[in-house]
Amino acid sequence: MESGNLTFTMIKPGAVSNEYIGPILSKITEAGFRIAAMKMIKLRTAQAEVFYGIHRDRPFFKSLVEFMTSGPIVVAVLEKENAVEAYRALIGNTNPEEAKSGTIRKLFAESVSKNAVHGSDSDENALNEAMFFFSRSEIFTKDGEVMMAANQ
Ligand code: DGI
Repeated sequence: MESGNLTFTMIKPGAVSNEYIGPILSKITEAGFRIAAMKMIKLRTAQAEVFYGIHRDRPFFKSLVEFMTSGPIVVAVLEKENAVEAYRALIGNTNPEEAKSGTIRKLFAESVSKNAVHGSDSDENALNEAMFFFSRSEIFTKDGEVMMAANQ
């Protein structure tokens, strides 16, 4: 598998409750990403704490975990050449006030904390984050085959 062509995204609770799943997925596919895996789930507190563990000591950590567990989210693995960088460009700055026009966060985020979507920030994190939510048999190639065989 070419992990450099994959990234991981979440459509966060605020965007889901505002009925932005469809519009956000349209932006993603119009930008040339292929959806390799996708499901709707609700994070448990312990899962959110692990996922955002790097921010454990930040002042916004507790509210971040509360927000991310406040309702269902959509998790997905996306494929495109240079996926991590391309997707970070598509979603825009963490703070929607600083995000460029036309970016997903500019269009759909409510605030820096309720910023509509997550996008991995490195190839290594993309793979780790994808495997946090999906089993190998749930990630598919363009031809509909399982992307990662169990022994890889
Ligand atoms: O990779 P990003 O999601 O763009 O940003 P990040 O990894 O630095 O932060 C993860 C999430 O934590 C971010 O999407 C929203 C939240 N966050 C980051 N910085 C702040 C913040 N929340 C608040 N309230 N204030 C911040 O300064």
